[in-house]
Amino acid sequence: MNWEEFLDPYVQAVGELKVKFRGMRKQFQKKNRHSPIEFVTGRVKPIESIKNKAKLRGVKKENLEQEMQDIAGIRIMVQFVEDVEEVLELLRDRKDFKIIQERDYIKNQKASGYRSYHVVIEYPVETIDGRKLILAEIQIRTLAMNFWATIEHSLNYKYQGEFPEELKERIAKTAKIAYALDEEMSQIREEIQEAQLLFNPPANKLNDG
Ligand code: 0O2
Repeated sequence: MNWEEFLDPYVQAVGELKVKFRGMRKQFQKKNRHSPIEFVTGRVKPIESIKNKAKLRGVKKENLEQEMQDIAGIRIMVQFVEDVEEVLELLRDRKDFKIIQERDYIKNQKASGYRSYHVVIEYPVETIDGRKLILAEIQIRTLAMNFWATIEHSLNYKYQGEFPEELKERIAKTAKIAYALDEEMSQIREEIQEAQLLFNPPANKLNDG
């Protein structure tokens, strides 16, 4: 299998989607409106991770395109839980891709404590040989959810899911604290947003990279 050739459309899709979602944030800022998008990251899953996940789930190479939905991954970070719904509405209105699945791990938190909203899209990549449809996974999460998931992901990598009991309890505790932080921030959301709009007048954002 020629991995570089296989991954090329995914690389292109991640690049394009990052530009598009970052562009949305800029548009909100220029209009001096609260942006539901705080920042955007993206990655193409490393070859080793694709191989490991495929092995774990019994996915054959020829079925990778259909069965592995997160080879192209985009993360949209938001400030408040309420912003997740706003981002979803923006995604549902778009004409440049099709949503094919949504998984709400915010309402239905995973056993690990993980919270995020996952949207799987079918995205058309234009190539010199024509249009290729690929799957991409967009994860939408608050800053607190992202902080927790990032830390837990690195611990998971170290312990391969077999956490010592004390650490397991502590991780569960931090998930509750992250949840409480989101709740508190939501309570004072209007106050924060007003302050942010005053703090960041649109003239300062013309060159915002
Ligand atoms: P990476 O690239 O290292 O992030 P499952 O994969 O079985 O847990 P499902 O429904 O297939 O469940 O999940 P989905 O929608 O494919 O999402 C998988 C991705 O969500 C993971 O990618 C993580 O990015 C994130 N995720 C899911 N569960 C957890 C969790 O308990 N903790 C953390 N930190 N992240 C989680 P990968 O495969 O880990 O790859």
